[in-house]
Amino acid sequence: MSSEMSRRQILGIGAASLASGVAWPGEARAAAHGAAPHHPGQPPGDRDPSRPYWQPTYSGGAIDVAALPPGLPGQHYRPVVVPNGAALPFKVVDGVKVLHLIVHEVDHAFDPGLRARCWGFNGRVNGSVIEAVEGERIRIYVTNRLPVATSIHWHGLYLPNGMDGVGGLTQPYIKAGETARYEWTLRQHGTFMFHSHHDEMTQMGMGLIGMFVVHPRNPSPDQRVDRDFSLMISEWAVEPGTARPNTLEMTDFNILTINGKVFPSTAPLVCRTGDRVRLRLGNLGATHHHPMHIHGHHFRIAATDGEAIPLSAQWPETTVLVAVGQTRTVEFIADASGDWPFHCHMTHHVMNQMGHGFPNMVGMNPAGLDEKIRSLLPAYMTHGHTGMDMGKMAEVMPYPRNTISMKGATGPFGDYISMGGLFTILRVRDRLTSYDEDPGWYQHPPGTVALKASEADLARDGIDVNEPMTEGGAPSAPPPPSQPTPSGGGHRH
Ligand SMILES: [Cu+2]
Repeated sequence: MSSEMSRRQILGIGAASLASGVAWPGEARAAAHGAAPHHPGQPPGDRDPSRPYWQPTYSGGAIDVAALPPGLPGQHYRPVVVPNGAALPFKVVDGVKVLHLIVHEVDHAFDPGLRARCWGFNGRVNGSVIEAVEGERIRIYVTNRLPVATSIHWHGLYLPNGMDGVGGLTQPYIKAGETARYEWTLRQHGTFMFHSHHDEMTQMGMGLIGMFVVHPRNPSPDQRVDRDFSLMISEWAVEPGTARPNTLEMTDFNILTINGKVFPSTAPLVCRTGDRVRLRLGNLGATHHHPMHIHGHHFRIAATDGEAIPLSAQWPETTVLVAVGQTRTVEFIADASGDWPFHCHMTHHVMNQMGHGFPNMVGMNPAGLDEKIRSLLPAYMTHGHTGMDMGKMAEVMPYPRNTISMKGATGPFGDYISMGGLFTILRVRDRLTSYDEDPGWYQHPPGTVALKASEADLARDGIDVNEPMTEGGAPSAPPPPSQPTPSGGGHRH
């Protein structure tokens, strides 16, 4: 056996596929020049010569393909919804879609109470989305209004090497005051990102990140959705009282954002009951993984930034981990009306302005202490001894300039919602006049809210509030006739 042969076998290409002349990686580019069908990966044990395990291309095939006419919103695609942000405007010049990014300093509000001098695109921080259509040619001008050089990388996209945007490697820097031109033909669809690829720690940490959505040229019925949200996750270190993100921070972040906003400033995801919903999630933060969790529904993991996952291979979850440098696209039908949290499940990521380096006070009795310390510090108040339920504290405690409460907003019952940071609300409504209006708090059908148990409830069920149940088992009376359980019809938490 030749060494070449054994190498092919190691690569998992069997004799059958060799005999049938199936292209393997060395020949992939040649094969891709034809109208090679695009095959998702297939397990080696299920190899069919017409559908090889090795796909014809992993980089989109020939780069000199003829561009298709530009796709237009409302005509060729349903535009993506960008809460707290927007898709970039474009114009069409000689059949090419032209966009313009201006990179500059932005006085950004994470929330009305917390601003910082960040870096962003076109007046926005983290909330800019490039939206395009597979097969079209795009030309993106990048004007650098920073005091330093930059370059912009198109993350996950197939493109000529010189358009990849790596400062110093694939192109000269875009120096302060200069405008660069990027241009290529899109040979894929999916959810991608863009970001500075020059002094990344500083420039991405200051906010130079965005989402890049490419719609399919001819979407199948399965690819059509009613609501298509783009959500960029990031984290920041903005010390209380300061007005610049600390980009030297490696692990200790205190501001966790969706499209540059913290809850309650994150705009809700408004849907009609029964809508097909897609959430495109991207993470270009620093170190954290973000397990994004939905309430009341499950979703399918439908795509990564590599490729769409075939329907038969998509799997159900209620939480999807979106690691740094990844996109995850999930889809579901919003068929449960209500106000459902969609949030990061890292408990420190649904808080703002974490008090790091703060001693653990849980369980401490501060009686008498506050009074003594107030003789030195009039506004002093011990906090943390009952945890971080900030409702009362937010009302009485003075904050330093340019900070916000650790978390929260007053909710529909008058109580504080003890959440902040990476948290938003999926608002599913049976009746909706417009997607653009916040429908307000959910009106629960009678009897469907967890309220304080009545004495009659407790008596009926024999609940002693001072003792846990010690006996269970068979009911004393015959059970009521069983009712059929609708599969998947119940609400989860
Ligand atoms: Cu998180």
